Formats: sequence, structure tokens, C-alpha cells
Amino acid sequence: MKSHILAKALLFELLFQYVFAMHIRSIYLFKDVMKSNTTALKTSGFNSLIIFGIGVLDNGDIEYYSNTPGSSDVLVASNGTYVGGNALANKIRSFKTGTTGANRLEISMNSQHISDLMANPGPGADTPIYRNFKALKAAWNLDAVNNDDESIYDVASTVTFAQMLANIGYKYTIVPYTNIDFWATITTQINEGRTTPDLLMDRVYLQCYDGGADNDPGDWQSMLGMKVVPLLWVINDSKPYDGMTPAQAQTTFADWNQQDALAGGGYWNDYDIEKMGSSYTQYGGVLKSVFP
Ligand SMILES: *[C@@H]1O[C@H](CO)[C@@H](O)[C@H](O)[C@H]1NC(C)=O
Ligand SMILES: *[C@@H]1O[C@H](CO)[C@@H](O)[C@H](O)[C@H]1NC(C)=O
Ligand SMILES: CC(=O)N[C@H]1CO[C@H](CO)[C@@H](O)[C@@H]1O
Repeated sequence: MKSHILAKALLFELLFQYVFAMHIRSIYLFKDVMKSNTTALKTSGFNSLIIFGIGVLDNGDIEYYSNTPGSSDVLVASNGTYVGGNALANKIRSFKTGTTGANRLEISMNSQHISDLMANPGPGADTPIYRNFKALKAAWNLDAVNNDDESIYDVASTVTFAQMLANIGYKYTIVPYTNIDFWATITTQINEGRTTPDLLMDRVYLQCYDGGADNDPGDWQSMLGMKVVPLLWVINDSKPYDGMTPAQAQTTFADWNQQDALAGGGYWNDYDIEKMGSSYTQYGGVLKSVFP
């Protein structure tokens, strides 16, 4: 009997360690999800998919911006209702169903109109913005909202908005490239009184390319008091000097992880993998090997 209990406790401990040792392997979906290779995204080793880019309009409506030639912006939530269409909802819901390694789906947004909307009408459950984010979460089966603010940096409205999202049931994440003081401040405020695994802001993705090319994940981990997930830019014909081959990504991630024990790794972005004819399997394989 005793050994049975001991075995159970051991098993639980092992499971616990396994679950919390799971590394984050992420990719930003820059390409229109209706046009990208869904199968490759689900089966190449990524467990976290982040849909780019979402924006809130001045009335609280939510738009899915097109970043793909031939695609148009889509209004996805308006006046508390999902209006983005069944085809889009089915496509996005399919990321986490069937044969897939993905267990987390986020939307990445800028901060336009958030400050105005948090002031008026505010973050209450009867406001259009609250109802729209609630409807979108249900329609797309979302887990988190990713803040890609690169220009506004308003502390009070950012924290209020994160708390509004928590009330709806979202987790909150960030993806800074600069302005570490702002991000450290909101990290403290958003997670105040919360501890792992109940953090509201439970992930930090870090841009380590382009404007963030000089970022050191270890520095950010110390400043924020949280593990981070550095992002590298795959081979790209817009800024070739920022692009990393799978082999270069492997070396970079491995070095960082050895120095600072990271939460995982990830890439910006799927559009370029497909445009350049690169291999999802190779880029995903790098993450599986460095961040099992
Ligand atoms: C999509 O990815 C899968 C799995 O990697 C691959 O077999 C398939 O050929 C790809 N489809 C296209 C249209 O590239
Ligand atoms: C918005 O939704 C509310 C509640 O469902 C409804 O009463 C109102 O008519 C709608 N407004 C518009 C402009 O559709
Ligand atoms: C993510 C990103 O900015 N990708 C760019 C890569 O380069 C092509 C060609 O210049 C652009 O169209 C993409 O937007």
C-alpha cells in the first residue's frame, strides 16, 4: 500500500516535471492563415502558433490584417459578435485539432486605440471591446493575446487591457524588441499577486532580429524576472542580413540556451519560409533539438 502511494507520488512528480519542462517552440504566422501550409505548421515541431496581426478599431471592432499579396483585411468581431466567417474560424480552430503538435494559439496585436477605449467606455464586460474579444476567443479557440506594441507604450491602459483579457479567460504575452523599462514595469504590474502557474502574463517572446538584433535573452530574463523565448528571423529577401538558416539558428539558440536556460525559441515568420522555399521541417527540427 505504502509503495503504491509512493509510486503514485513519484509518477506525479515525474509528470509535473515533464509538463513544466516542456519548452516553447513557436512561430509567428505572418502569412494569411487561409493561404499558408496548415499541415506543415501543425506537424513540424511547433507547439505555439501566433497569428499576426490583429488590430482594434476606434469603436472596439477587431480586424485581421492581411500581410499577404492578394489577401484583404477581414473584420472578425463587431458589436460583440464574431463576423469573420466560418471558413476562417474552421481553419484557425484546425490548428489545435487532429494530427498536430500545436497546443497554444495566440493573436498578436498592436496597441492602436487601446488607451482611448480603456478610458471610454472602459474595460467592463458590457463594452464592445470586451464582448468582441470574448466572441473572437470562442470562435477561434484562442489561448492568449500577444502584445506587439512598438510605438505607444502607455503603462496604465496596457495593464487595464491585460486585466480585461484575463477576465475573458485569455493569457497575456509580450514580444518586445526595445524599451525594456516599459516592459519591466508592465510585467510587474500585470503579474502582481500571481505566481506560476497562474501568471497572467505567462510568456515573453523576444525579438532578436532587425531592431532587436542586439538583444541578449539573458539580460532580458534578469530585467524582467521571467524566462524568455528569443525569436530569430528566417531567411528573407527583404532584409537578407537578418535572415538565419536553420544551421545558424541552431547554433544561436544552443549558445543562448547553454548560457541562460531559456523558456524556448521561435521564429519570425511562416510567410518567408514559404516564399523562400525553405523547410519547415528543418526550422522546426532545430527547435525540437535545442528545446525538447
Ligand atoms: C505542406 O506541408 C506538407 C508537410 O510538410 C508537405 O508534405 C506539402 O507538400 C506542403 N504543401 C505545399 C502545397 O507546399
Ligand atoms: C449591437 O448589439 C446589441 C446587443 O446585441 C444590439 O442591441 C444592437 O442593436 C447592436 N448594434 C448594432 C449597431 O448592430
Ligand atoms: C515578415 C516580412 O516582413 N517579410 C518580408 C520579407 O520580404 C518580402 C519581400 O521584400 C516582403 O514582402 C515581406 O513582407
